[in-house]
Amino acid sequence: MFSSAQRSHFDAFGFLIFRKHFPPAAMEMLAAVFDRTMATYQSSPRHVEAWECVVDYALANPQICEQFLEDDLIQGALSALLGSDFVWYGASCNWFGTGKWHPDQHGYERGSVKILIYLDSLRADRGSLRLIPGSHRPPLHEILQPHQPPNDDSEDGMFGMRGVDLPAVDFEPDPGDAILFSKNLWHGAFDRRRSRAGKAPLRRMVSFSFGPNRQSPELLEYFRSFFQREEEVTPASPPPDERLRRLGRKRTAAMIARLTSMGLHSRVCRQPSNVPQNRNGQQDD
Ligand SMILES: O=C(O)CCC(=O)C(=O)O
Repeated sequence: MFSSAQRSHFDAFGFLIFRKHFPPAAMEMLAAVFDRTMATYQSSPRHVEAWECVVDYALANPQICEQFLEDDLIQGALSALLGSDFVWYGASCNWFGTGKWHPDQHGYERGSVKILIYLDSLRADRGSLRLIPGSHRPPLHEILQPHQPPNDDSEDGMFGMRGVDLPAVDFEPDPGDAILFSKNLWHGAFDRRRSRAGKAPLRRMVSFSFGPNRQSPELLEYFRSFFQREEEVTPASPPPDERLRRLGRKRTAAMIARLTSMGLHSRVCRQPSNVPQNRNGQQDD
């Protein structure tokens, strides 16, 4: 169960780590779905971030929703942090290299969070996610802003320090661990091997995004931006939430129904592309 101590930790530091939370069988299933999905959507796994959808994901992978999203601790955390009517607006499989320090959004009041699950063990200077505690809220969030490295591929950290050297917390995941953090939190991933060889080994990561169900135009626009790249499809019959309910995925069905009520899910899933893209959405050479 999600505790008030966990809530306070999140408020203070902007993240929560759940160690050994998911059993090996669930992780094997997730890895199999990940590899299958990426094999379908990519022809070469090279700095690609080309698969992201929500409703299609839930319908295609109800067993993953059950194991990971309908989980009591995850649901408890999301309800406590965002309200029981929270909005699920992002689901993606990612092959990532490394990435500079950045927050995913500015504006503490937006309050979105992200859950990342890495499929392989990662260590501090070998591509593990690094987080700057407390940088999800003012004043630290804004203090860091002018120091953000301009180059997406930059291994340089801020303040003239390499990313691996800046004071920060290392997630260092093993399969079964998950991290939940505020999208306002400054984070990055670095790999010393990249500095020598020029490239970092790719990492497999699954991510889920959630936000509060505040119907402000700004927040709705933010959610919509996640569905924008996705293609308009004919609504399934029966509707996805009904199909999920029939499968016994009540919590997933409720999350999808909220998207329906907000008019967010008529756009479902990005068209599979044969052209691998890098993490900037550009075509690879
Ligand atoms: O590279 C990672 O491990 C984290 C990816 C990231 O920065 C993000 O999802 O915003």
